[in-house]
Amino acid sequence: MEIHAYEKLWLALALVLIVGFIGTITYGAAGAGIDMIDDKGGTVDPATLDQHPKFGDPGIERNGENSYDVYVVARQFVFEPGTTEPLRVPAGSTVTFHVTAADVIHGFEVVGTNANTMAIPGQVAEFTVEFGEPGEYGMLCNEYCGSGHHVMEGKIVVMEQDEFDSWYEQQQAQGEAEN
Ligand SMILES: [Cu+2]
Repeated sequence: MEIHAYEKLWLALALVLIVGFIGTITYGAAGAGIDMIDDKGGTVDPATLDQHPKFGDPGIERNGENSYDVYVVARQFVFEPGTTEPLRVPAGSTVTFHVTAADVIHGFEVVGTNANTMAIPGQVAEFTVEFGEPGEYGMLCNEYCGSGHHVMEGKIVVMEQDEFDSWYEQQQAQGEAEN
């Protein structure tokens, strides 16, 4: 059987395209430092979130030399913390986020980074982000969650370490005064 030269050319081109498309998907899924968020964050009862040891008073907690845990509750139509108060983290730190929702499904996206997850009532999404330089990041909800969805946003402020330390100490002191 004889295959026409043009036909061979088109076959080869189609093959290159198929391999190329598979390549871009593979790179996007595994090569760009993207981790999928799984169920390792565990579950919570969204109805009693207020009494939860961490989500009852969500915020940042130091868990090591330069690493922190951040607890965030998404609800219609705010992030706590993030919306009324910016979420503050120090520059050069490793931050593990624990994100859940109190009412309906929300999204939690840190604009300009890979951090992007669904916030599902009853489920905790856990992922780790490294913050390098001081700066500000927008935070937004990317799952339609109701009439105020378009205003559901917040802010992460990455502070200089010493600035953060004094703010953090002040927070701790306030927390103790309340308890
Ligand atoms: Cu929303």
